[in-house]
Amino acid sequence: MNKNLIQFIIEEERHIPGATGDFTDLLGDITIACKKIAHAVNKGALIGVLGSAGSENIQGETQKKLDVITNDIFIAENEWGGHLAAMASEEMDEIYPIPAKYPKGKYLLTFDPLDGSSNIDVNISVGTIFSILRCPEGVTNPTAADFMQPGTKQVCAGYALYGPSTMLVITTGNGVNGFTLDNDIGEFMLTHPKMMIPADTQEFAINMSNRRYWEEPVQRYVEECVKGKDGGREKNFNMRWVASMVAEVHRILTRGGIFMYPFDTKEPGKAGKLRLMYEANPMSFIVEQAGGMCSTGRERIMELQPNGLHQRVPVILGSKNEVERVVGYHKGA
Ligand code: P6P
Repeated sequence: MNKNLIQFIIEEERHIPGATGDFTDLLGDITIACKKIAHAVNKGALIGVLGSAGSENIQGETQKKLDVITNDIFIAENEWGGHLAAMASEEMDEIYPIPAKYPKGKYLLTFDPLDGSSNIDVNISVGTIFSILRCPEGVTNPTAADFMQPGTKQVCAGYALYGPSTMLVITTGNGVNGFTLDNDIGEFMLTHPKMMIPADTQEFAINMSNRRYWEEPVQRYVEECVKGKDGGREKNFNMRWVASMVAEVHRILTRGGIFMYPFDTKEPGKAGKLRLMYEANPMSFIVEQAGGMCSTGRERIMELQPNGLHQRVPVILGSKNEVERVVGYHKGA
C-alpha cells in the first residue's frame, strides 16, 4: 500500500534528532494549500477564475486572477498554524509577518503560488513552488533581511504540479520524493520514491526567441545542441519549452534534460528572469538532491548570498554532465 505524504514525513522525521512535529504540521498546512489551489486551477472557467486580475505585481507583470487567489490561499492556510514567523511571495512586494492574533513559529516560508500562470488561460500545466528556511535564532519579528539566506540553508523545498495529475515533489535534504494526489480520498500518495536525474540527456529547454541576447557560452552550447552530430556532439538533441518552470523541472526529474533561463541583455539591469528566493533556490535544492546540478553559469545557485526578496538570477539546471559542459564554456569564455 502506498504511503501518504504525512505518513512519509512522520517516518522521515523520526530520523531527525530533536524533531518536534512542528515541521510536519507546517508541511501539512502547505499541502492543504496546494490541494485547494489544485481545485481552483482544475475548475478554471467553471468558477470564473481565469483571465487578468487587472493589477500588476512587483515584477511589473500583469497578475492573473489565479495569481491573487492562489496567493491568498497560501496566506490563509499557513498564517494561523504557529509554525511560521513570516512569509514572502512573488505576488507580494514586502514580507508578510504573521498577524499578532496568531502564534509565531520558527520557520520562514517563501513561495511562488502559481508559477507559469501565463499558461493558465490556455490550459497548460502550471505549478506552485515553495521553500522553507529557519527564522534566525532569537528573531521574533523578522524583516526581509532575515530571509536573505543562501539556498544551502533551506530546510525543505517543494513544488506542486497541476498537470494531468496533481503531484507534489519535495526534498528535506534526504533525496527527492514524488506524491500523486488521489482525488478519491484527497491525499497525496507516494508514487515516485527517490527520484534521480540521469547525468546525461539529449533534451534541452530554453526560450529560443531570446537567442540574440545570450552570452557567447550559451550561444555556443545551444548551437551545438541544434546541430547535434553534424556539429560535433556525439548525439542529436530534442527541444522543449513549456514556459512553466515547474513542468520543465518535473520532466527533467523524470527523464533528464537541461533547462536554461540564462543571463541575457534583453532588459538592462535584469540578471535573468527567474527569482532566486522562490524559484531558483527551491528548484536547485530539489535538482541537486536528485543528483543534478544548478548554476548561474558561473556560480552554484545555492551558494549565492541573496540581496533582495525578488532578486533575479540566471538559471542553468538539470543533467549534471550537460550543466558541467555549459559551466565549462563559461570558464573558457
Ligand atoms: P518566458 C513563468 O512566468 C516563468 O517564471 C517560468 O515558470 C518559466 O520557465 C519562464 O518564466 C517562462 O519565461 O520568457 O519564456 O515566458
